[in-house]
Amino acid sequence: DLVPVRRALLSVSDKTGLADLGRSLAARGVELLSTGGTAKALREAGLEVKDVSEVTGFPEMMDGRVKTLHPMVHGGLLALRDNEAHVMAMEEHGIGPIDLLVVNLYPFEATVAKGAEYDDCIENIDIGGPAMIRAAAKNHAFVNVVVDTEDYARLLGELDRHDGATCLKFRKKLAQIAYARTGAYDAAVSTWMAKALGDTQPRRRVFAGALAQGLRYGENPHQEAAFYIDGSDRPGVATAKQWQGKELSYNNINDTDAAFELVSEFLPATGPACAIIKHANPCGVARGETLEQAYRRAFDCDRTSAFGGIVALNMKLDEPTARAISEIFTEVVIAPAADDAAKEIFAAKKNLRLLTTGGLANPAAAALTYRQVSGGFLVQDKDNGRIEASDLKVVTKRAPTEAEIADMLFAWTVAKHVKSNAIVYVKDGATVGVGAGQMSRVDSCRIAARKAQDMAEALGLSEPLTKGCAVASDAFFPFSDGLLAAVEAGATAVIQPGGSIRDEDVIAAADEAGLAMVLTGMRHFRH
Ligand code: 93A
Repeated sequence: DLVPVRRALLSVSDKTGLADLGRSLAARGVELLSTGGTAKALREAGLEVKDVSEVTGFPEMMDGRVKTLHPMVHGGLLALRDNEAHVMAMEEHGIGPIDLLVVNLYPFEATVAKGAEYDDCIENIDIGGPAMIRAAAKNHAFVNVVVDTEDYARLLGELDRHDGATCLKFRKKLAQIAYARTGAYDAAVSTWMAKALGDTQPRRRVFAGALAQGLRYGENPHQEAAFYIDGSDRPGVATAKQWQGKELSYNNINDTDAAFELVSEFLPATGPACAIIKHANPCGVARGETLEQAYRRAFDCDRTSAFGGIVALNMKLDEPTARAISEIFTEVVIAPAADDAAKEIFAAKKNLRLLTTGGLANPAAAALTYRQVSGGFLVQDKDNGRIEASDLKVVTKRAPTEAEIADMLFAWTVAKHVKSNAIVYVKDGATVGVGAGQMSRVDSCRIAARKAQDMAEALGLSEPLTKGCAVASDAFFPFSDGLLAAVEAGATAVIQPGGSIRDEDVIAAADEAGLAMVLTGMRHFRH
């Protein structure tokens, strides 16, 4: 299955390594064909090249839109060398076989990423390149196709191993890489168009991202992993600038995303806010008069869990906050920006990663989320549902106070970012107990209360901060037991979607306990 390489077509936008490759091929006696810019670069490197326009008998035309789209090229790529009829067709039409195709495409992704105009992006959709790549890859029985400058060295190594030829296994691998490239390329075009249309419908989209980096490992050290980005310009972990510290891990990226998405719910205009995340769940979220105070109040929700956590801030990181964060071990800090004094304080903490995003994510923006299942993946709209005070329906005899409403809304917003079953206790704009990820809602109520109790003891308080707090439940209470557990913990105000067939029982229990309860009509499951 060895096929000697005698004739190569090179057509590349990214000219990195081109001259060296051309020289190495020429030295092995390979004839070089090339398109305009590529041929020029090769000639400048002192190499002999034949223009594709000479091969096709047509000039490159229509601003280069049509240059390689011709049977003289595609016949040379697609002809089966061991098929009599194909060989006869080649002879009849004077088509020479092309054994090696080296193409990298018009930089569509990079053009979009730099914010180019619509027409500029359109012009950067490569047509001839992918057509040749797909043709060469299909005919990998005879043809080599290289689409990545990083594979030049591998190609030359293979040629050396086989005295100027390549083996089938090698060509097959190149073909597989080639289809990954054209697939991702078209996906990038579709994703960009969907965005231009303002249309994020999950049902007629392709999903692909660009490999941003291979990760050291996945959720566990025995799992391989990589980070793909989708080209979105949304402020967040994928687009953030990292100022210091080692590379983020798989879990770091996941948790940092959770932290930043949560803190982005709190607009800077409504004051400083901080979220601390552990294992993708918040272990403390708070507002404060200052950013430092917001951090300290978030930290006081669950000091034990906050150790080694991820801290997200809704405002520029300042010196006092950086100092406060430095008091314990923190994995990652993410904020819209950081001032120089804060950066200097962190510089002494070698293991801490500081990320700045340039702004907050818009929690109301449309986006998609994915979840893998065996044999496929699920796609849905991102949960961008939001509730305001005017959406709340009071169902108890007692109406909530202004302060209770503020805490209920805060608790509700946090609950949206807690794995179900989610129960969140909030007092004065700070979480005081978070119950996450339990299979039973009543367990989440109890766990949150228990943690608040532990924290009160650790802080030397006479009673837990859940006394007189508001509580949010991400889904309705199916029975009154969960509600009663919250009452026992000291909650006086409840926010929940409602909609259970036993709502009346739950409302009656709330009235009996003198609670104020509001229904949102919206659920925030997060599994
Ligand atoms: O505009 S195209 O889609 N039409 C073509 O026929 C064609 N053939 C190759 N773009 C085409 N190419 C692309 O031109 C290649 O994929 C490569 O990215 C680029 C190389 O052009 P040059 O050699 O002029 O720099």
